[in-house]
Amino acid sequence: MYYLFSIMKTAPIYYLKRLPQAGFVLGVLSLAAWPVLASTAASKRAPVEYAAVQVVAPGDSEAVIAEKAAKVLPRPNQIAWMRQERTFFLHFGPNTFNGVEWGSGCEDPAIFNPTALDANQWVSAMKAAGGNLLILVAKHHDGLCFWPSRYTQHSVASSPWRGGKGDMVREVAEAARAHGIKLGIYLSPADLFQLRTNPKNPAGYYGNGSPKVRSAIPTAPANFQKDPSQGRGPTPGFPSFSYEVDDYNRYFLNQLYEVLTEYGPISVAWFDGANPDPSVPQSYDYTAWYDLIRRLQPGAVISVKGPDVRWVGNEGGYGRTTEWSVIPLPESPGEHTWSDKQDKDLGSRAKLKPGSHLWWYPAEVNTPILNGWFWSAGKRAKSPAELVDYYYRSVGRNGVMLLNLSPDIRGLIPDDQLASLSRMAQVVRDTFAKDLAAGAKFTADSSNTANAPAFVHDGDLDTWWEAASGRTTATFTLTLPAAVTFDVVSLQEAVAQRSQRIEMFVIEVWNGSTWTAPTAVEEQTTVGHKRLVRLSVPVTTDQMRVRITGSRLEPTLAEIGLFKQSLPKEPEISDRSRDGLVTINHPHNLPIVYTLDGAEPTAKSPVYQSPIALPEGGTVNAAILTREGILGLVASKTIVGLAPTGWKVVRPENAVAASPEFPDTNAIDAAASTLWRERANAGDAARPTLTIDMGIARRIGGFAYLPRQDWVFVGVVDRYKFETSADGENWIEAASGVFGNIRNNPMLQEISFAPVEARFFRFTALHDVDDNGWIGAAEITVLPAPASKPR
Ligand code: FUL
Repeated sequence: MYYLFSIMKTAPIYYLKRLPQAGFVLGVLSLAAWPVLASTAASKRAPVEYAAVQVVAPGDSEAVIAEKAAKVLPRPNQIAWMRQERTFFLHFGPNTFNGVEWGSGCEDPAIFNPTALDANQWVSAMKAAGGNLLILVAKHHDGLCFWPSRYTQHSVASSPWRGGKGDMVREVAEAARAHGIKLGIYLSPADLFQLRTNPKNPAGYYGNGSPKVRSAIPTAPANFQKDPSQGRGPTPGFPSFSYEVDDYNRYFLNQLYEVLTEYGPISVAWFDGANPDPSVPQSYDYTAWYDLIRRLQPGAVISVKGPDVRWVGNEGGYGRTTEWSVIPLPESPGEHTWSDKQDKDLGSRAKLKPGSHLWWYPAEVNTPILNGWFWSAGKRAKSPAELVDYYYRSVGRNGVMLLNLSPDIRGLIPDDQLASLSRMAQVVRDTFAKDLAAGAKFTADSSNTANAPAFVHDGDLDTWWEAASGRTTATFTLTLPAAVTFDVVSLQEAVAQRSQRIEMFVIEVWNGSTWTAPTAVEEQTTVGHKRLVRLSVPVTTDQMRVRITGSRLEPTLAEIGLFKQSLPKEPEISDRSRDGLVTINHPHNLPIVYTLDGAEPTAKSPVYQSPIALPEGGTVNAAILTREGILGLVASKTIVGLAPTGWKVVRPENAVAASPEFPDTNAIDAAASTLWRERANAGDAARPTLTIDMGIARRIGGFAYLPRQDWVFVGVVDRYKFETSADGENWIEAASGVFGNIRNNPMLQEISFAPVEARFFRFTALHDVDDNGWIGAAEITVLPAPASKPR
């Protein structure tokens, strides 16, 4: 059976072919315009057919809308991608050598000279950590290409690396093939080297205003601008194409053609939405790009600025606690521009409005292992505990994990990253090595005859249990041959065949006389491809059940598992209070050991008794000690700067009144969750926006700005000036500059400057990320000058 649907008015028509038990195959039919067929509600109560897109029609009842949402299926490329679960990113390039997050496009390729680049080291670390895919940054925003492109000199061919004969994409592709992991390509649409205004490249294509002309892809390089209708011979086994495009889009299509045809199968084309210099307008011909990718690598997903994979909306590594893969688009997928989707609720019933095009658009949860995407001296690697937590917050929340590793200037991933990664992988491996549900009897209060309960434990995601027709709640019970102790429940829906349906559930255990719901770390709402629910403390029982209390249509479960975390979860280290105190908590009633000197705690470390004083900052490492003398995962928290004890805000004379909802005092209350926010004049006319009197003179060597941490960007500052004063009258500028990439990764910004004695400091916001005049902070503090630290 085939279902036809159109995702673009003038672009490829995709068809879905139903396969027995395995969902659909997506293919390209033609380039003609077709009307939307399967997606419209044909009649009021005809059963809704499964399809890749469904349209909510005016007058659809709530039940019809829910049924439509529950019958949007993932496409085959998405199913393959989603099942990989653990994937890796790799950022390496001139930024590594310059110690920056974003380059300028003016870099000399000569700076790229790693002495020991070893793609096997990169890939084997990923493989050993359970990785199934590596997405390589083949060109970042600075425009340097890591393969010898025929269409620019600005590539590794102009660098001293391997005597100008190197091809990093090839080395990575070969290493990935050798280790059996898939390859994806990140090609930045923004290209600062090609920017028309780049003094280093006056003939740049980006924004040069060139007309759209018929262009053969691949284009003959010698005729690139003279006569682009002239092609060069295609890569053996691949055809040539023709598109009507301007210079930059032709450049981009040719680069796509090179990377998609010369390096073996490519599983991901990853397009970033970020553009460090939007002053030069350039439109991207996504329709042509997507078409080329579909034709050259039909199995690939197009991620982020594309229709297949959605950026989760933050770079902190957090999946939503309720994460829907079926997302309403305000227009058809062919017309949609794949804007960033950062709202907390993207796909609940309240969002499914008439006119919505319901589309399978699953979340990818990306985060760098360092506090930044590129290595530079001084960046910290996330701890094993943070990475384990990230695993649960990504894979365990219906997302795919995409963890970035950062080689240093040698071209090797340094030991601190490798150590955290392999420790994390070991914890995950040990935790999931033994499924305690093995041998259980599975029963449900209702089942569809073809989908018996036992299918939840056959290791096959393409067979499943399904509640009887018409049921949207269910109780699914596991009766174990003997009592087991577990603290992780793994649930998976049959999304490939039945979409995502479960809206709410409760895990309950039998305590011998009654069913009780243990406290869980995670919410019990959506499931999707996978939901991992961690319990706050382990439970021991011989019966557990999942009570599904809300579902869009008959609920399904493809797999269930019960596991025991191989190491207890790390304790929670609080933020520092205004008084400079830090507290440590853990739900297990066991001793917590800790250190303050950066070392890992041991069984002999001090046992936590009462709040710890850290008035000048410091690092706390803490873990629980089990009765057997085993240390749990180690929590690590670095508190930066001086505690704001006794500090006061001084309003400058020309300031507007403090906003009652977001007062400026919130910037020095030591609580990251409370915000200071106000309107300010931007640019050179900006007035001082926050002046602080610390009460006594301190020797300071920097400041720290913590933007709001709720992934809302109103009031996040990206250009600043920072001044100090001994008397509150005479000011000296200590620092001014840019917080690079803060729009995508709103982490703590630490800025050092020459040590100075000061009682007052003031922070001036020169620009905010959204350019709308709202400025603010979660916290602002100063860094003690190194000499003033106790030795
Ligand atoms: C962001 C970019 O600006 C960063 O540099 C990085 O590449 C990240 C994955 O995406 O938007």
